[in-house]
Amino acid sequence: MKVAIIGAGNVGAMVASRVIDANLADVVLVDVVPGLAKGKALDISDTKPITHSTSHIVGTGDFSDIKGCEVVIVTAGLARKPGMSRDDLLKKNADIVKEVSGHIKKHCPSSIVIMVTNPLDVMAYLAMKVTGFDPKKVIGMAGVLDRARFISILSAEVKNIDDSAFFILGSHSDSMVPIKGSLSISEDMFKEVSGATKNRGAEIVNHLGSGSAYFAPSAGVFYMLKAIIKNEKKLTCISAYLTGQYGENDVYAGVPVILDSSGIREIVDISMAPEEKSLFKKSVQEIRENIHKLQL
Ligand code: TXD
Repeated sequence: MKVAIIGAGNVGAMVASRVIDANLADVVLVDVVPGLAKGKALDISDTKPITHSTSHIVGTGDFSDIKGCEVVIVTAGLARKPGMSRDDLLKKNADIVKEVSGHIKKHCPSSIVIMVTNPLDVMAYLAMKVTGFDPKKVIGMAGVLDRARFISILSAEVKNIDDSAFFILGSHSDSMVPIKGSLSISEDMFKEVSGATKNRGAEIVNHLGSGSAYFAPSAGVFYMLKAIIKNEKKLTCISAYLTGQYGENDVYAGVPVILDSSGIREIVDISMAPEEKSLFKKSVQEIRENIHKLQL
């Protein structure tokens, strides 16, 4: 199995490193900055005698090298700077994702695409439209990360919480909707942790000064990639194209799905409290408005 990673920046290179470390697949790492992908690929390759990985990695600036890749991960774009919202990135990253999606359509016409670039749900929609691929094969990574952040923050307060049925739905933005469901914590604590989770990305950006989070984001991408490559049929939250599910149509949003080697096996319906339903609707509306700004 060969996987392409477009964008050899923080997230892309870290995903590449995780994939090679775990011996999960061969990697083609691509970037427009001359030498960047090649240099990082050589560095990652030099870890193989230490980790005993037999997976192969190449770095390139030539998109035709992604030919034959069965999964394409898109991390190309700008990352948030302090004070910048994910939506500020909309127009700049749309141009990049449009161009990259054209290359994917041409060189990997039957691949599964995992979108990472922000604003995530809008970019997943754009990639689906430009490639013309089956929407079940164009998916976005955000819910895995947002959920992990919530649980990470919560675990500092409470131990042994059963979080197996906990999901965060809607947009990968401040309007994300954590679903309390079976979490046995107080309403106050739920609100506090939800707020901290929404702010986590910006909190990290502010500490770093330049660039945004990439350790947990790359772990989220790796989790989805492994579910696809190993046909794990994992119940997980991703950004998916909705065709009537959750009362929404022709839009991408974070929802629980079963992920397997075909991409989305099915979108899973979970129950929401009336207040959560209306927050979800608002969150999806925000995504839809941003999609309209692209005038596709
Ligand atoms: O949960 C999530 N989905 C996210 C999303 C979590 C973390 C980061 N998130 C977003 O991913 C972030 O807001 C950005 O939009 C992307 C990539 O984040 P990263 O931190 O990796 O950004 P970098 O380090 O700036 O890397 C981006 C690379 C950089 O090397 C550029 O030269 C390259 O993308 N780039 C391109 N590569 C190929 N082709 C084109 N056209 C191109 N344009 C830029």
